[in-house]
Amino acid sequence: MDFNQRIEASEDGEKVHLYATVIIPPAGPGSSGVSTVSGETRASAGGDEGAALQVQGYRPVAGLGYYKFHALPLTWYGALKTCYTEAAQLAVIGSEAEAAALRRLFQEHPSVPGAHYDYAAFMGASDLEHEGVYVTVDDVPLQDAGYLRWQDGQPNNYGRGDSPGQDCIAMTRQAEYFDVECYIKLPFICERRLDG
Ligand SMILES: [Ca+2]
Ligand SMILES: [Ca+2]
Repeated sequence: MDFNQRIEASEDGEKVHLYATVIIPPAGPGSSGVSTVSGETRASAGGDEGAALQVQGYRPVAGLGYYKFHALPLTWYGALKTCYTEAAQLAVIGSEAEAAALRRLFQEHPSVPGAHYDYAAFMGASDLEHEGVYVTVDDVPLQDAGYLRWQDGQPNNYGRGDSPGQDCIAMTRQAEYFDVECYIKLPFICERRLDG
């Protein structure tokens, strides 16, 4: 930090002006820790990056990645965009271990003010492209993502006919999926995976 000082005489005495210059390292590609390895974008688990992610509110889960529960409810698109701007993605459950981690994360928010449902968080999957065909935000068929557990009676595309239907995926507190309208507002979880 640099200080500059200027003294100015005036009728009611002397005024001292202090100027401070604060240099903050820029947040950019270099600081995000995302590097390109053989054509794929991967998040490394490097110490610096881990520290930077935790400053952003991301929580490490051993062997899986970094996760952030966003308690300010947004639409599915808003959630998608928010994760993207954090160089992360809307979470998709890839294993029982990850389901358990997300259940624990959700438990830390027993109520979510402003959420359409108190028991649901948006996940990174939809059938926006083709009705009934669920794909992840990485464009992987949801049934190939490593974990797929639907709530009883779901997905049901409820309301199709007099509404756009339900094309976005949310998880319950028990880490069961169900389809909901994309325009409702829910909390959501962003993830930065260790393995890309
Ligand atoms: Ca649907
Ligand atoms: Ca549904």
